[in-house]
Amino acid sequence: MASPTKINHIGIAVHDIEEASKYYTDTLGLTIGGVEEVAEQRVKVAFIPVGEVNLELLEPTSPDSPVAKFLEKNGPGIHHIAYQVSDVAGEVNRLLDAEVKMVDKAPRKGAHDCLIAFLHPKESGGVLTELVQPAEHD
Ligand code: CMX
Repeated sequence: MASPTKINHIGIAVHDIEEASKYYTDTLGLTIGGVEEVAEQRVKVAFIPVGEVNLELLEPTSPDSPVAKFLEKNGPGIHHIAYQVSDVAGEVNRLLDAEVKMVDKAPRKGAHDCLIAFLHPKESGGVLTELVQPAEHD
């Protein structure tokens, strides 16, 4: 088993990235690193670097986005924690072999061309967990 090497990002669900960003920029003095659409996840994301970790603001792009459902139920707030790993496919296989409940049974493409996979929140005491393998070029 290869342990995660760091927290890559913390996902925060928001209704509107532009509106929500003001708190991070104007109040906390942080800088938006970039905004990107992740079509497969039906979200628009804004990365805000804070030292080694990023905050990832998540705005749904469709009513059937998992983030739209989360917002409807909980309102804006922390949505997931993403742990960086070097081999996401290997970790997914290891977790499936250990009968851990996974949302993704194979890696998918996330923001910045990362490979990502989600564990089910029922596995982790209600905290949605993402595994992230950065793209080679990052
Ligand atoms: N954190 C903690 N619990 C969560 C959760 C979250 N982010 N999202 C859903 N849940 C819980 C719900 O509260 C619910 O719990 P109860 O059964 O106790 O009520 C349970 O999970 C099922 O939730 P649901 O609202 O019925 O939604 P679904 O089962 O349809 O979907 C999930 C839940 C986790 C499978 C779905 O949100 C998913 O596939 N998530 C992974 C993908 C994702 O979130 N993508 C967006 C981010 C993309 C990115 O970072 O690039």
